[in-house]
Amino acid sequence: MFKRVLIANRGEIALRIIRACHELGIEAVCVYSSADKGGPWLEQADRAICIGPGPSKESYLKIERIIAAAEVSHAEAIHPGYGFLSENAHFAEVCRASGFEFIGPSPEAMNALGDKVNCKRLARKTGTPVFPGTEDAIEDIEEAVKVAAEIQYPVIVKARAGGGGRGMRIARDEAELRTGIEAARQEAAAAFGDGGVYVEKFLENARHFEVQTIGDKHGHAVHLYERDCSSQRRHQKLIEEAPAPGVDPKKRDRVCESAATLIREAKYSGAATVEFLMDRHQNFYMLEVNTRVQVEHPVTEMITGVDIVKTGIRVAAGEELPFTQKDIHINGHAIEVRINAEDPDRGFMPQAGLIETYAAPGGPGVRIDSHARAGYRIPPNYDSMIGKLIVHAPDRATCIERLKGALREFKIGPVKTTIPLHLKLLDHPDFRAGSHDIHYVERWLKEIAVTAKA
Ligand code: MV4
Repeated sequence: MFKRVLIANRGEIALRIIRACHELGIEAVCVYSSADKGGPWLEQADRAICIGPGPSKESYLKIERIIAAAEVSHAEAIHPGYGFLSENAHFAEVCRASGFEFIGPSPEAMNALGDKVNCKRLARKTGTPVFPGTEDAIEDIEEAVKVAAEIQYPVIVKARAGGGGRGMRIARDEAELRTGIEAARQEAAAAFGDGGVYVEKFLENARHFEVQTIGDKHGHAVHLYERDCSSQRRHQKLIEEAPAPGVDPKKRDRVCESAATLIREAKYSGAATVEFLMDRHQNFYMLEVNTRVQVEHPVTEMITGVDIVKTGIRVAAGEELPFTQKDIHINGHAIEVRINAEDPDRGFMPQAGLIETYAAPGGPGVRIDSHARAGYRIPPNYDSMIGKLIVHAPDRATCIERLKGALREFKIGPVKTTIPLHLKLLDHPDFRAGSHDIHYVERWLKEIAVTAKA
């Protein structure tokens, strides 16, 4: 096992990784920007090294500075967390070339799955369900027009290098497809330096279903079941839960096993999430693979009892997975809400500044992953998420009630947060019924905005 790990991240995920390292007897070295000087998580680190000024481009995204910090601190491995450099295959490559283990997949596996055309090809081969559409990046527009006519409109044009909702165009007829391909190509070329796009069937009113997987360097890969992340606004998830409500157990097993097979065939080691859309007949279609630990990993930890962050470190050190598929079972229900320093009444405007009041909830099944506390000043430079509240209970109904109680106990001020919004969303009839889709939050926000005006 490693003696010392460098954490190339900040905030709650840095703290989560520090805790995992310490449980494994590993020293944790943090890098930080000057905007994060005095950040509460740094107190828990064995060493903290300033790598530059506030803007991410000059600190958390500066590969040379992170490598230099790993060298001076004699770390053996680098954990990227999520965001920042976590899905940057070049960074993983530089880590390896500099003699550090990257805690995550090999650059080869990251590249193979990060290219969505390639990822879909591998998925077809391994029996993971995907949307019908073009099998390669579009070379000839007429070929794309032919495929769209076969699979029927609406279709969606996506960037092969894209992800998380960037570089997509919906087309409802041939004219829209022709302009959509051009627009998506240009956008993708500018954003990713790769203008490759493909077309697939567009599904309306879907649910977002994602399978947590983890592989080791010995050819083993298992799934840890799924999360439903349909509660989102502008591709920012608000609420995540595990397991997905109302899913047929046989269909669940089939799709989760197909995700594990995909990861195994990609010779993938570390944690990965295979994203799917699910239609109202519980048909599944793979969207993309996220090659990192995700914000919402705790709900999976709560229902499976697997520590995903610790297991990710172990497999990076070359250990075999300490469990097989038959050891993994769903126990109860877990829901996570993201506590963002944002004002939902003012277009979700980020709220930087001093937290004066911070009173955290407690009780059975209540977990908080947060770096915040009273006296912490939220810097304006980064993501507005200041923590996650995760609740575990025997069943979904109890979990929702327990979560509402915890949200009522949670007092943060004077900065505005998403806590009051979550209390309302948890009472939304579609959410309570478990019949919500990826558009219900935005639909509901529009409705209440209209009601407020009238
Ligand atoms: C889709 C889709 C409908 N049909 N693909 C958005 C993010 C990226 N991961 C893929 N996305 C979508 N792909 C097909 N064929 C709808 C979305 C989508 C979405 C997906 C998951 C969560 C929220 C979403 C919000 C809008 C659109």
